[in-house]
Amino acid sequence: MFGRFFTPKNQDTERVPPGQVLTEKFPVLTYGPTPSLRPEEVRLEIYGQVEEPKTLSWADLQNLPQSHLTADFHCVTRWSKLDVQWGGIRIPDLMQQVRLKPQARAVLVHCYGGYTTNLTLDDFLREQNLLAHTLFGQPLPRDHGGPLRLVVPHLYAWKSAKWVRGLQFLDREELGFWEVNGYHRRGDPWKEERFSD
Ligand SMILES: Nc1nc2c(c(=O)[nH]1)N[C@H]1C(S)=C(S)[C@@H](COP(=O)(O)O)O[C@H]1N2
Ligand SMILES: [Mo]
Repeated sequence: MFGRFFTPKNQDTERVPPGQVLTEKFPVLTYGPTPSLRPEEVRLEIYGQVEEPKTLSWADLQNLPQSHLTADFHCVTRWSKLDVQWGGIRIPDLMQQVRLKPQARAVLVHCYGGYTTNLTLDDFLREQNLLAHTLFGQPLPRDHGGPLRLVVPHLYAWKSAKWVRGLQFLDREELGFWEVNGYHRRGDPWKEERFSD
C-alpha cells in the first residue's frame, strides 16, 4: 500500500523511532473526505483563551515571516519519511499576533472537514512547528492538506492537522478526533506513545 519499504541505513538508525519503517514515498493518510479549498477562501480563526479573537486571511498569513523547515515525518501506522521540506509560518511567528490569556494551557486544532487534534501549549509553541503552505518547494497539494496544514514534527503525524481552519485555546486539554478514539493524548514517537492505556 505504501510502496517500497526499506530498512534504515546505519546512519539513519538514530533518526528512526522504534517500531517505524522508512518509506521514500509520501503516503496520504486522511480519515474522511478531502476538502477542496482555494487559498483565498482559507480563514484561520484564533479564539478561546485569547485576549482578542482573530481571523486571519490568506493575505494576512502571507504577510507574516515565511520560513523553511526540513523535518522527519512519523505516522503511527508505522511509516516514517525523512527530510520532508516544508515552507510556511513558524508557530512562534504566528503567535506574535496573539495574546493568550494566562489560563491558556492547551489548543484544540480544528480542520475543514471536521477533524480535530489536541496539543498542550508546550507542544504547540515549539520553534519547529509550522503552519505549512509549501511542500518540496511547491504549493502544498490538496491531499497533503493544502492550502494550509499544521506540521508538528516532534509528535506522530496525526497531530499535523491538514486543512487547518481554527486554533481554539483552552484552559485544559480537550481530546481531538483520534485521541477520543484511542490514540495517545500526546503521541511522542520516541516513547512509542501510540495508544492511550
Ligand atoms: N484534517 C486531517 N488532518 C490529518 C489527518 C486527517 O485525516 N484529517 N490525518 C492525520 C494522519 S493520521 C497523518 S499520518 C497525517 C498524514 O499526512 P499526509 O497525508 O500528508 O501524509 O495527517 C494527519 N492530519
Ligand atoms: Mo497517521
